[in-house]
Amino acid sequence: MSVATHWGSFVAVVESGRLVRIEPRGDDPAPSPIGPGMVTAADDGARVLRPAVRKGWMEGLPRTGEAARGTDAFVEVSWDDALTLVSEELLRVRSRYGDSAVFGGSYGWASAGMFHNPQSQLQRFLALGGGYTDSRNTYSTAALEVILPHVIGGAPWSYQSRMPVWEEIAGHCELVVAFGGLALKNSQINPGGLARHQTRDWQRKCREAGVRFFNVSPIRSDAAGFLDAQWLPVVPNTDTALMLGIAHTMLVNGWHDQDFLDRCCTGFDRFAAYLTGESDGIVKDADWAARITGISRGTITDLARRLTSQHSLIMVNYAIQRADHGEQPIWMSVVLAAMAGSMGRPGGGWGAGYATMDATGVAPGRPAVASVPRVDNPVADFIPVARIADTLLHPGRSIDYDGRRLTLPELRLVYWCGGNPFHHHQDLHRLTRAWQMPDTVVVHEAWWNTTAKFADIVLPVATSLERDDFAAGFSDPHLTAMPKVREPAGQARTDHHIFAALADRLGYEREFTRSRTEMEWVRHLYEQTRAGLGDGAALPDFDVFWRESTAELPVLNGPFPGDFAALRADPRRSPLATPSGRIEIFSEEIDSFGYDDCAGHPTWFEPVEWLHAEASQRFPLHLISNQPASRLHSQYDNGGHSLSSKIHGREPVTINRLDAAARGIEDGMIVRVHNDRGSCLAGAILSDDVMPGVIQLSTGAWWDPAQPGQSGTMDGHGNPNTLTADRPCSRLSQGPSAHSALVDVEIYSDPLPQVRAFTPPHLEH
Ligand SMILES: Nc1nc2c(c(=O)[nH]1)N[C@H]1C(S)=C(S)[C@@H](COP(=O)(O)OP(=O)(O)OC[C@H]3O[C@@H](n4cnc5c(=O)[nH]c(N)nc54)[C@H](O)[C@@H]3O)O[C@H]1N2
Ligand SMILES: Nc1nc2c(c(=O)[nH]1)N[C@H]1C(S)=C(S)[C@@H](COP(=O)(O)OP(=O)(O)OC[C@H]3O[C@@H](n4cnc5c(=O)[nH]c(N)nc54)[C@H](O)[C@@H]3O)O[C@H]1N2
Ligand SMILES: [Mo]
Repeated sequence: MSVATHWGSFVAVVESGRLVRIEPRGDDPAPSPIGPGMVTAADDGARVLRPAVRKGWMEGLPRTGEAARGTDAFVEVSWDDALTLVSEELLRVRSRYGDSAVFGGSYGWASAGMFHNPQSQLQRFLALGGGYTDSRNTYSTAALEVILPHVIGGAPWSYQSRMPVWEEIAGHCELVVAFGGLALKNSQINPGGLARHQTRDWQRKCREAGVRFFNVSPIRSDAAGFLDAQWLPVVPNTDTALMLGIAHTMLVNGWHDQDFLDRCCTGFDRFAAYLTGESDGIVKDADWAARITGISRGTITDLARRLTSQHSLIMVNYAIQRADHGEQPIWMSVVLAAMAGSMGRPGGGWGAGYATMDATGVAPGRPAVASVPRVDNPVADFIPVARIADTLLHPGRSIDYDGRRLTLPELRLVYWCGGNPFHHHQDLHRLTRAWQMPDTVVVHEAWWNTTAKFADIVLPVATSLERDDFAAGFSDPHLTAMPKVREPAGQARTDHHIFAALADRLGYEREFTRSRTEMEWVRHLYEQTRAGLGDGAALPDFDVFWRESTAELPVLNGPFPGDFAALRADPRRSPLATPSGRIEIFSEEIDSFGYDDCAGHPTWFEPVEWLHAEASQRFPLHLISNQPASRLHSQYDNGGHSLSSKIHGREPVTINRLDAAARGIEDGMIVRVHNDRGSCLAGAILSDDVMPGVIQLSTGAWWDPAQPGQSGTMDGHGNPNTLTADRPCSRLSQGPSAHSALVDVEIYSDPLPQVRAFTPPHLEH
């Protein structure tokens, strides 16, 4: 039977009704090892088996501000009682505080599957019941999503189909400069699933075709060895300064593409005055950039020369914008590409997110696949996704967001489903304090992870292996059937089943389910997809698809609206969807917002926390909390593959040998990583692949704090968000800035605390 996950498609081996193995599919050239490790987690001790209610909540203790969430015991109850509690609490909160008091933003990656998408199910359920406060943008790319429409126009994600695909890069490009690298660990993933991992082979083809790579990153292994990339270990968060130094060098030597800037861009003159220092007295030359970035003047000059004399492509990843002023490196990278001369030429110019997800750069697009029908949300309130703790702590406060003023709503009931805020949010002790504010937190989870332990009502949910569905990954033309390969653990139910039962109590079950069974929905969405295909394209009917497990949609080729080749050919006939119709090097609109942390053109702003900040005297190491190679975020941290990567049960932290030697740290030792926000344990790996002054601790170890909420209390498992700052990128995007955090590391010599991350809370019956 086929299995589809965000980390690829697999085959489930089922013997006498029992799932015994998950194996790679024969036709996947680079299957992810995360898949096989799912089997042991399916029945581990961390599964939520029955609905459970937090004891203090049940007893109606004072609910606001008291730090019981996260430390309390739970009482297991029947489904009937649990559904009554949730439906009555929804009614109470809605009637007392209004519909905007219900938070349904519920950010998170959930699982593959077009029908059983928990956020779609939750939001359909909440919208039919009166509405909810939503969240906007993503933790992945909030800064990019807000800045790019100002600069190149179009929908936030439209760049994905407007940038070169690997085939064009291999065919035409001579030079790739990758800011943040292009790590294959990340291309294991594709949102919604994928049939075949292709990024590794495409990168190989590019190298074989002679493309030269530069990996601009604090970490050498962000480029695969076979790329022979030149490593430029840049001081974290200084990419904008590096790009400005390159741009200045191009400008003063007259190497830049003046014709493209004149015809297809607007505002270069004002930006040039910033580069030369005419507008602010600071010359952004190579020497200036070298002092900030640690990249030598010679290298900067060399890059400026190569980028303009060769067919070049500037790549940016997503991590560089999950940082203080994260809008700037994205904006500046577009400007640098426009100056370099390859914008709009095949395989050249600019692109984002290569290798952050497998399908990016593999195929430009595919037809839409039907999903759970959205219901208009009667509530207009939303928050920028990463402002959840601010909202809980400061209802009524107003904040800036992309030229608007938003008033943070008062949230009384938080409903989370398909995400793990106690993994993904920054400064988890602050989140813990904020999390005590609402009256009620409802969570659907399959495992007792940190978010489940911090809830009031936990409803056990079936995993993607325990229900029928089909997968259609982002930009991937392959559809994969997802038949149930095992029965739900304990009393777990699907999210849809839970919402249907709640809707029944609330009087709108038929509107919610449209009187379809789950399998009828799956069939319906597939058939709708089939019917939506234009002439000439065809999918087999549902029964054939279900039997054969896969089907293929056509690949769509451009040109797509906003295409840079069309812009270069004739900017008047093919304008971009920006106010000027051109690439906005200067944005009158952003300038008019008057923000002190996002000006009218790309600007170097010093991050609050970076290696040249004053705070680095106390905390001299820059923490890179990148995506884990061994799992997807926090998912399957309890799976076999992630568990095998731990050191004495703790998350590995990679430290440069010099920094380790200065602290007496040896390979395999347990260390304490700390700053004023918190501390955690991790297992040391010494390496020269991480530049001195930087440590790398991936995200996703289930948070295991000794005393949640109290700063300084230690997480024994190694979740970096105990250390990161909950500080918005800027007033423009309000995005998360996880990659701007300073820390220090020391040997931990006290007795090791037990890892309780995978142990359920105390459960009473
Ligand atoms: N420090 C730091 N923090 C970061 C980042 C970083 O780089 N550094 N990266 C950020 C980024 S890019 C992202 S995208 C976020 C990711 O943050 P999340 O998307 O919140 O992380 P996941 O671990 O994928 O959480 C998904 C949760 O949904 C549950 N789940 C899966 N399927 C289902 C289902 O069908 N129903 C229900 N009810 N639950 C389900 C899983 O068990 C899991 O607990 O993290 C962000 N946080
Ligand atoms: N295996 C695996 N793959 C994943 C995910 C996962 O959880 N696991 N998550 C997926 C998701 S949701 C997303 S959004 C993408 C994220 O894709 P990215 O954001 O691109 O991925 P990261 O691993 O966070 O960061 C990649 C590298 O950027 C470098 N970097 C960090 N800060 C800086 C900086 O200031 N300057 C420069 N030049 N480099 C810097 C780090 O060395 C880091 O290894 O990955 C996806 N792929
Ligand atoms: Mo992400």
